[in-house]
Amino acid sequence: MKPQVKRRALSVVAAMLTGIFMAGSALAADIPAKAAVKDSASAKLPVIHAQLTSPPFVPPATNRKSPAKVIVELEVIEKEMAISEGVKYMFWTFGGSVPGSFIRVRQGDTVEFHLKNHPSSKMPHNIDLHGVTGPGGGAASSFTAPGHESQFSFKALNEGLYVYHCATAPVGMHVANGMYGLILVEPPEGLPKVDREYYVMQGDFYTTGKYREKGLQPFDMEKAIDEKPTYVLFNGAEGALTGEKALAAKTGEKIRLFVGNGGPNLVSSFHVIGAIFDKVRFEGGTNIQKNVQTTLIPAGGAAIVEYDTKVPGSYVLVDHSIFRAFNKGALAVMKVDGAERKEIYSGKELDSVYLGDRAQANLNAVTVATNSAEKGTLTLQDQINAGAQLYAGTCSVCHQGNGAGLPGVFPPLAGSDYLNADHNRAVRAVLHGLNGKVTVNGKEYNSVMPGMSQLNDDEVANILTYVLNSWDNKGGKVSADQVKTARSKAPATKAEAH
Ligand code: HEC
Ligand SMILES: [Cu+2]
Repeated sequence: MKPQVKRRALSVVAAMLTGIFMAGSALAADIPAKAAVKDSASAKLPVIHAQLTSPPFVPPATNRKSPAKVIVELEVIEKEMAISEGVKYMFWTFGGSVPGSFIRVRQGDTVEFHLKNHPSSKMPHNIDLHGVTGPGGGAASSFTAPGHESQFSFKALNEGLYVYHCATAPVGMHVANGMYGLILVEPPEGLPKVDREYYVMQGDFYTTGKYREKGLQPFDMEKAIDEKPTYVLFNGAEGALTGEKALAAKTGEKIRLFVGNGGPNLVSSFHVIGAIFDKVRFEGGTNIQKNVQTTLIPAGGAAIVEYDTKVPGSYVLVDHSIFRAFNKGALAVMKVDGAERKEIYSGKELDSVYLGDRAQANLNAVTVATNSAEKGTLTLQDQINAGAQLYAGTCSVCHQGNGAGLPGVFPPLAGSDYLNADHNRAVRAVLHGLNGKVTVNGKEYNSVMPGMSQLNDDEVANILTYVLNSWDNKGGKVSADQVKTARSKAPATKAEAH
């Protein structure tokens, strides 16, 4: 086991050095080509500074009838950001966001690209734009050490929606850390007018800790090589596009989503729950497919999807490889406001069906509890607040939002003698599941509760602390350490019940 890990680490270093060396030597060879583009094409073109946007926003249409020389300035910034509530990650970004800044040009434009690498960076970086015709897509000409800037030019020959990404060795690691984004090359006549455009990009992430394990999580090369992501995310963080940050729209609008997939590994089955895509420019190309439910977006690929918002409510964007949506974070929301349309859809809005704990306006209480746990100042109230938000997504489907359960099917957690009698038994029920006969408040239940070992120690502790301090229960507190101990023990059994 150990030697293999070592060998991998070594080969990573070797690959990194080769990458630096190769990129360095290619830089010199590339200069004549760069000069040629500049001289012939861009001499008398009007000069425009590209307006870049952070996700989920998209720059306005170019609205031009003729080509221009477009100057793009993009800065690489390595920075720590939240990847989930209470979980931090050192992202490497193009422009300070994941995905990187959106670039919008017109077919026929000559793009003068300036790539800066912030002085605080630890790594060299470069950029490979899939919209570039030429070796490496710009990678060799843009290799940039920390505190430096490089420049190259290319002509946007083909229209389409293209991915760009860092291609510095180890390439997979740079991409896995968030180094990708989209560049739209509009057709000469522009894209048809719509009411709203948004920028959404999927990526898979690999951390040494498990899903939602708190604290600063390092990148895990082994998991990345094995293609076993801890997170699959839209726009670089769980909750980047939910709650208060959900995409906004009104009924009766035409929506256009520029959807990319940075990978590094996974292919996306992109779907919007409750919407049908009227049009998809699949693979970011020119052909249009109509009436699509789910569109496939390859790693390093993109699609433009369009639909009309007819019925108000929350529309959930997912990767329909569905465990990724509900257990790895690949879930975003578009909130459509407007009058009901009963002739199209009679039901009322029920967020929690598909949203789980994301139905909460935000999960900030989880971050608060994590921060105070790190400082050693975790209070009972912190735990209760965090637990309340998580309960909604994990337990309420069966035990109900008010803890009352369902007669004969799900036992109550409210005023439950079974729960209050033995907290450790309750911990084991959550971790390992519970089945066989149990008696709660004098009533017998003989059903199955599935184990939820995917929850972290702090999550189980906070949920149960919330439950113990709600709905006529007797109070008390469950600690993360208590859960850690219980994890290694045998399941709760009916034999323990009375
Ligand atoms: C899929 C439905 C389901 C979910 C989700 C679920 N439970 Fe249960 N739970 C059950 C059932 C069914 C039983 C009774 C099992 C039996 O009959 O052996 C039970 C029993 C219990 C008990 C012991 C009996 C009692 O009422 O005190 C506790 C405590 C409990 N669940 C807590 C939780 C907590 C906390 C969560 C969320 C982390 C949760 N459950 C999620 C179905 C569920
Ligand atoms: Cu990089």
